[in-house]
Amino acid sequence: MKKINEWKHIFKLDPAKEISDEDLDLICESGTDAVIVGGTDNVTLDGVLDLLSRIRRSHTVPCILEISDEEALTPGFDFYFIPLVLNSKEKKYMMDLQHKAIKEYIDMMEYSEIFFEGYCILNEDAKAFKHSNSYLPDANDVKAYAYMAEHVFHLPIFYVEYSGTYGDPQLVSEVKEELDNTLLFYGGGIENSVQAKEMKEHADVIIVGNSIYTDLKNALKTVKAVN
Ligand code: 1GP
Repeated sequence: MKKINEWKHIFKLDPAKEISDEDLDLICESGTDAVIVGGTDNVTLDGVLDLLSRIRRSHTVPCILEISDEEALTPGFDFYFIPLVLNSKEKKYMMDLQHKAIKEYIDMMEYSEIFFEGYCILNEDAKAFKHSNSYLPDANDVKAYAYMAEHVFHLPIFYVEYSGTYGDPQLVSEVKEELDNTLLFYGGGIENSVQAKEMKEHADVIIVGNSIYTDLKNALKTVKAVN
């Protein structure tokens, strides 16, 4: 299995959305480095388990659970990603939810499987932006969060999240300049090869989510575009 710092591309599957076995096979066999199971609304344990079992049935692609709701936590994934929303106005989304979960599951936690992600959510219309009561930072704010992710919190991942809309490649490029050890993840609005290539110029890993459900053919092409 490739190490996480060698990854370039991830598909993010939403357990609240329907996907056929055929389409799921195409995603898992696309050559992507990993699939994340994660979403904001209506994430249930049943939905998570359904996707996990269907992925595991015939595929070896690394499988990650991005934890948004403790209720939907289950063993069986290769990795667990835990978001800390750096631009939330509430400490709850940066610290308290994670603290509560760690307190409860500390004896079961396998540290090598767990990655904390410093999220910076930059699309005001994204569900995650509203849900986490975030504010819209300017470019200097974002760069300062990136600096903090690496030098203050030593997080393995800084995630520039534009979920639902295509972001600003210039900003992603400036953010990358702040980071040496922390990996830069970019997600949001990638629908085709051109966009995938453009963001991958700067980000270490691009994440493709929604276009799986709206235009799978072009979503699949984003894998080759960055490899
Ligand atoms: C969402 O960053 C991911 O968390 C991907 O965004 O759904 O807009 O592709 P999209």
